[in-house]
Amino acid sequence: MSDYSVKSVQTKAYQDQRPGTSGLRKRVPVFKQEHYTENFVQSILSAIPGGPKDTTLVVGGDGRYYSPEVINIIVQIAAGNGVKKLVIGRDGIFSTPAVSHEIRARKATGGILLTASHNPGGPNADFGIKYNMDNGGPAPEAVTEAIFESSKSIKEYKLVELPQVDLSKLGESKLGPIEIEVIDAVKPYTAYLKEIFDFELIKSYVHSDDVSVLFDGMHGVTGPYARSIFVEELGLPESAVQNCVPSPDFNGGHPDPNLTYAHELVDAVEKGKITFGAASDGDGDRNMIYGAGAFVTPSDSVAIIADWADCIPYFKKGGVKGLARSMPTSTALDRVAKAKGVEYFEVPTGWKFFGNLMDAGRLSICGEESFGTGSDHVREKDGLWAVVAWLNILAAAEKKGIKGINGVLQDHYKKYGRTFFSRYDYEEVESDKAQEVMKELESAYGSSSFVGSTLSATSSSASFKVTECGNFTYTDPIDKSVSKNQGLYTTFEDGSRFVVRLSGTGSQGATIRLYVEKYSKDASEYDRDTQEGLKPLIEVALATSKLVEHTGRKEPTVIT
Ligand code: VG1
Ligand code: CO
Repeated sequence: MSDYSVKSVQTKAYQDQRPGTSGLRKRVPVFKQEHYTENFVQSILSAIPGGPKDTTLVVGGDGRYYSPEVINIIVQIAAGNGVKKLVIGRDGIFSTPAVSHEIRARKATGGILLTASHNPGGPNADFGIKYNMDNGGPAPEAVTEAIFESSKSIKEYKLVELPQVDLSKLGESKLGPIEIEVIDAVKPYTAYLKEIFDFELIKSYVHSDDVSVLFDGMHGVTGPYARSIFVEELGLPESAVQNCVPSPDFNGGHPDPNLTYAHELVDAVEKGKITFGAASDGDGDRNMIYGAGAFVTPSDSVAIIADWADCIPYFKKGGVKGLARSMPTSTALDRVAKAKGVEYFEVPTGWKFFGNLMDAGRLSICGEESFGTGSDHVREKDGLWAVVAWLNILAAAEKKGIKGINGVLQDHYKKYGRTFFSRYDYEEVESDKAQEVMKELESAYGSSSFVGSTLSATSSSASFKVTECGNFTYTDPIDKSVSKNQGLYTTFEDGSRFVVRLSGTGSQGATIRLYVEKYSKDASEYDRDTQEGLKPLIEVALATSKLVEHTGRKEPTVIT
């Protein structure tokens, strides 16, 4: 006889639980509303293809504020729904790519990830919940829509009242009807990276006299992983890692690895003339590569990794099957694909769109302009993977006489030309104002004379002839599902373009993202300042969308 009983709790449905680009992200007080988190967890379990009964789920996240409470809720509701086993990271800490790996390695049913990624954490900041499938990747739209549908009409959820799990204690236990295994979430991931990369080569490189390394965990989840990789495996000193203790509010910071928010890394790298610097975001799926005087844009990063893939054992063995980028990401990767004669794909923003291609064996390396780079070794973008990939490449490049990040960049530009890229974010714009910007562009696109017209910059004589425009629609080549309204693009005769879309990860108001890109094969331009070079294009984008008029925002919140 079991001494537990499943309780059905009557609830009232919320109408705002539609998962965005990467899960449901809201402020903590929203998640703390009565039944709010429970409803969403129940809706996830109800939407698992095949149902929740007898499943094994991996659970963990970036350790942000409110995570322990939510893990407790998940344990009870999972038990109420007949879930067989939960595999939880110690202290609830589990990087997003490591969860993806764990799901795959164990052949688990899926995973529940507790993170709002790079968004700040704390009592009044963001929390997030997302579901990943048995391939280790984010649930596709069909599943996130099923979760949303269920959340809108949910009447009750099931739970078993259970004592709190001690998340600090490793090992397996039975709690009422459910098995719980608390695991060290770092070791298996480090071991996996060691299979993928040439650690011996990297080790000799990072210990050479003129090479120094600094990794910044931004108080997110990657701290313990970075210590394991850089200090324990590669034998670097403690001083090679900073901000590597995870904190529930990221020490009050904004754990987003870009030039604005990772300034502590940038400052330290410049001050110490460090050859290789890198940072990752709250949940460990993003990365920034930055050496003294050398910043690698994410769009270039994925192109370079693809170009140098042969020096990475994982690709040397398995080959590079295909390449892909999200639509707003620069076309630098396309040029590498063409040179290598492999397939390449342009998908909507969000990692969930890469999964099908990988599962079908048609995609090996992919990336997004938003500091996301990865491969089919897991089904999430992977910050530390990208960082170690760069070290592997730098070590191999050194052997060919190409020195440091800047050497690799210049070598790449010489071979392929340079793609200048920048993104302007306008955060917390009123939703209707953001809609006006989108409508403005759509009405411009609606005019029959827009394609073929010439748009002029305001501060110079530069002008651009429109060759194409539209609202990006993607048809998944594998399951043929169609995703519409994925961003407005205007392409010009010289290959330049600008893209405008609304963010799907914000928790308050709307965020407008403006992406601009310009390609040059003129070597005298390669050292040009990105913002300077893109200025005419940005002026044209702002004038066409009337962004400043509609939003009153003269300057973006963040430029990357
Ligand atoms: C943003 C990025 C997108 C990324 C997503 C999740 O989405 O633009 O490229 O996949 O964040 O990344 P949006 O809809 O706000 O533009 V993460 O590290 O927040 O999981
Ligand atoms: Co992230």
